[in-house]
Amino acid sequence: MNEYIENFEMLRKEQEELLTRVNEKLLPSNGIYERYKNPVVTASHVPLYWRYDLNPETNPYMMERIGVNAAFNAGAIKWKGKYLVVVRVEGNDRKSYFAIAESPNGIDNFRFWDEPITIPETEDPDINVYDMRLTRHEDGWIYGIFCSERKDPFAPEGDLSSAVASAAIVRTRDLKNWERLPDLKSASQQRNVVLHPEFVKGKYALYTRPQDGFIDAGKGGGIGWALIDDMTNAEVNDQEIINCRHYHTIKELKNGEGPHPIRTPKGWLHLAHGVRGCASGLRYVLYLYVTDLEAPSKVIAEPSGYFMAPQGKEYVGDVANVLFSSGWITDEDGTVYIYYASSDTRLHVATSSIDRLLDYCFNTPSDGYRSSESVRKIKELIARNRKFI
Ligand code: M1P
Repeated sequence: MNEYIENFEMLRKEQEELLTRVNEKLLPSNGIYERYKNPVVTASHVPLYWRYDLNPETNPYMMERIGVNAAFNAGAIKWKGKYLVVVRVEGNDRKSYFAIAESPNGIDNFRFWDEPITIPETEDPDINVYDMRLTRHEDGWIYGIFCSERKDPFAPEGDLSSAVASAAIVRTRDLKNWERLPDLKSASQQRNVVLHPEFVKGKYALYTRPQDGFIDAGKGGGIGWALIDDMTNAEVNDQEIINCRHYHTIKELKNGEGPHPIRTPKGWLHLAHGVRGCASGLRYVLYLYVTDLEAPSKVIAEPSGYFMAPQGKEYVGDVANVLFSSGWITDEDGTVYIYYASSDTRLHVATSSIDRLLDYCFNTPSDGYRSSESVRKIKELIARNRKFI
């Protein structure tokens, strides 16, 4: 065996160890959810046969031919008893694509399926695709809505960065064959568009995120809600903002729906991300809110502040200070697996339960929007605690 083949064999062994590594719950927690020691999917999980030419004749040095930069923001679904994530895999060439990784228990042993997903293109081909949210809809289809990014046709000459984001739609029955539907028609750019799993007033319902520019929400006030007649020709006509941005909060600059909300006895449980600016750039955190079961666009509970923010190594990555989630899975016993990515680099899991998350949503004080209100609530808690101290 020559040294290059030997090197590759070392890689193969190292990857197998990574893929079979047992994950560990990190304790103590804050009681709301538990994090885990290891990320669940990283660039190093991507099969070596997607990256290396395995033929020593055409690859005598056993070089990596197609590099993977990151594996992050994933949609999620329970499928035939397995925990599946549709990962945003990003190549060294900055192009993202989707690939499914499967785990027997939701917390470790994630392995990619044989090949990445082929997403059919429209007449106006996507330049980059990312952040697919999956919805098993009551109409019988599984929909994937993702961001399709294309160069801004009106960008001034020499501007090679301006882009346009729109919501692209695919559907499948087997997670293998994907049918592309026309992109969502909308007057504004759209990212973080998510399909509600049930019909509302006989229509499809979308969570939207209107934005003036590719990065800036601008006048886009927050997470929107739009009823749609037909997913095969989806068009946003009326759009109501249901979860607003607010001055001096974690979602001052922008926000966006995460995965589709979970139906619970007390309301629809939502996971979203909020963004604010600070001296080191943008800070992305996760937050929860609950909407009415009968009127899913009406917010009935929203704890103040963030639910999860970057911690330790999560701060570091391609885009620092970011937590982002586009997938979660609920088990029949009420366990919730929250798949979140850190700093646009890797995918993690945190676990909780429907009961705990509802308790958190309904019993965490809401934002009083002023420091004095925060102090008042702390003092109220201290007063109630006196007899236990
Ligand atoms: O880089 C952080 C995130 O930025 C975008 O999210 P949003 O549209 O809310 O700003 C997306 O590109 C997302 O993929 C990325 O994680």
